[in-house]
Amino acid sequence: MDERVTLRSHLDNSVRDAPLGPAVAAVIEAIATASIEVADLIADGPLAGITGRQSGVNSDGDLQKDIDVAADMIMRRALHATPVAGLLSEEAELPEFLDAAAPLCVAIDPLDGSANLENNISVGTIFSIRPRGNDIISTFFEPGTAQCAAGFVVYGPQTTLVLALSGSVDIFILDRRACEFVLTARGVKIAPNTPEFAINASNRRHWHGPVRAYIDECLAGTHGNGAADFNMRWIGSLVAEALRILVRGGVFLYPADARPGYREGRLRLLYEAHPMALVMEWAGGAASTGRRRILELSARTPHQRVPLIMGSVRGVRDVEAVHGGIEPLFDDSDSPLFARRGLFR
Ligand code: FBP
Repeated sequence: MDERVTLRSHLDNSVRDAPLGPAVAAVIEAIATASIEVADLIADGPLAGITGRQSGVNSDGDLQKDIDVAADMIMRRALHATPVAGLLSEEAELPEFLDAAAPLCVAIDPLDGSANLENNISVGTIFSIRPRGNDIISTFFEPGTAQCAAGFVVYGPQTTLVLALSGSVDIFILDRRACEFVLTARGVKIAPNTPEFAINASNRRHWHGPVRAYIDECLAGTHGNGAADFNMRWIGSLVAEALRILVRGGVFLYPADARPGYREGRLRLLYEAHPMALVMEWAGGAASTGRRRILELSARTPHQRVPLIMGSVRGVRDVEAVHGGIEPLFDDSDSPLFARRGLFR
């Protein structure tokens, strides 16, 4: 990219005329600035007193590391100074009420995938921004289509900000010397048909029939009914998987499965699936539970889980095709239907 475009100038240009534009820009800038602090903390790790040890349990029973708590505090402090009425964080049971007159609500996973940090693998911050309705709590229970912006930061070899705003998905990289994010890819589009999948295959015995059928077809490749031999990736870090999909396509699956606690999947609707779905769709991809479009779903509880299948349109549609008409939702059997009739035929 020839011209150096900073996040700030990009925000000025893309939301200048939108009614909530300045408020949305302020929230994005606050998260981006806070992410620089989180990136520094992660980069220094034990040198900055981050032990990576468990320091508690969050509202949903997940183990919390000291870095989860620190990232939550940093993001929360940054968002307190922005026009946000309600803030839902993965680390708190209920939304926090901030400025009652403010026009926006934010859902955030301050540090997703912190279990990866000891291995020096990329982790991230995921955020979702929506206009506040009459009632702050019920704003969070509107469908994902209510979001006006979303995105995520990847703390990896580079600190990367992926931003879905004004119908476009743009990628910024942190210029560490200047301490600012610089635009590196504008209007990103996901390849529509990349034969690459990502799933935690160790859970195969817990999957329900359609998911097994889909993955078996991918693995059979051109030796089966497939038109292509598939490649596989699994990083175990949602932000890193999502960035890979934006860069080179493919499909990511974290389905529901038969394990206790996984019957609605693992990932959270409000601060993981909804924002990822907005990013995917605005980049020309798709996001689904296998049966329903993620953006049309409304949460029933703040930390509701949901199956998430996202990425290249072809991959997501194929996964939806194997789910078609198969009930009940969590069918743990090998579906004979798919043994007879191949997905790709
Ligand atoms: P948390 O919501 O508990 O932070 O976990 C999210 C996550 O780390 C994702 O980033 C990743 O896709 C997934 O869990 C990996 O789960 P698993 O270890 O079951 O494969």
